[in-house]
Amino acid sequence: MVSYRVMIKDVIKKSDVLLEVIDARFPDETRNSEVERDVARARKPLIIVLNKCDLVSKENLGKTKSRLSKIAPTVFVSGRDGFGKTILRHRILEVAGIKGRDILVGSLGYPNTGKSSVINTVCGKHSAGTSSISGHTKGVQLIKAGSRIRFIDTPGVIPFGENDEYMQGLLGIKDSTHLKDHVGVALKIIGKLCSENKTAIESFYNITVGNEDSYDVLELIGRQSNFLKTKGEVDENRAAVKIINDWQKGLLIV
Ligand SMILES: Nc1nc2c(ncn2[C@@H]2O[C@H](COP(=O)(O)OP(=O)(O)OP(=O)(O)O)[C@@H](O)[C@H]2O)c(=O)[nH]1
Ligand SMILES: [Mg+2]
Repeated sequence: MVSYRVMIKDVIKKSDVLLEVIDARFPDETRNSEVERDVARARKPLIIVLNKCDLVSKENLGKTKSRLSKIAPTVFVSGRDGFGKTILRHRILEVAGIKGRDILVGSLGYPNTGKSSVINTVCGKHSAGTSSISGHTKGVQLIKAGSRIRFIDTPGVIPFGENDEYMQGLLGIKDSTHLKDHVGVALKIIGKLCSENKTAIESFYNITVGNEDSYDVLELIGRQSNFLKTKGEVDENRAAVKIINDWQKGLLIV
């Protein structure tokens, strides 16, 4: 098994353009400065793809886009509903500046940010099948995306310490059946929602949030969902699992 770092360097070397696919809900946490540096060193054009834009309010997206545009051309996309696919295709052709042959586009990013979905979105329904590049790690695949563009899909970089369960939960790298501290992860989700889009959590769970802390909000959601134990106390774990599942299914917008 080739190390991830070697694989990334190789993809950068082969590609004409690199996409850094990040989760629009966590732009800073899912950016990888090391990968960005490697791309800059190789003097290859980089496009930052803010994926999962369907899960972020327009206001937050606008702020993130203007901030990241200072680093590299930034496009927001939804691998779920296809938003932004035409703009991304144009951007790729523009930054590559290559005529007369196919452009090879490497798609890099943390696990689960939607690297494969972004590629499928640009390919459209009638995309060509995939084929392994011989001599590379099993996970690296070459995908033809209509005329002029070919993608290299890569497996995700493991971003955090093995035990950073909170980020693994927030980014959907582990689902609730694989997380241990459900309440801890749910409190992080609540904290993020309360600071970035309180009305989304209020309307989704039919609650009103004042100055309560995340723990109180968890209790409110549990009570509202009627997740009670025999003595009438809130079943926090059950409420936490519901919040994690709702979040990971993309039902809550930040
Ligand atoms: N809501 C929403 N979900 C998305 C979007 N893009 C991808 N997903 C979901 O995110 C999950 C991961 O998508 P993938 O495309 O497999 O992500 P990846 O980065 O290729 O994942 P790895 O190859 O495992 O690193 C899937 O459940 C997708 O359905 C998007 O734009 N919006
Ligand atoms: Mg993938």
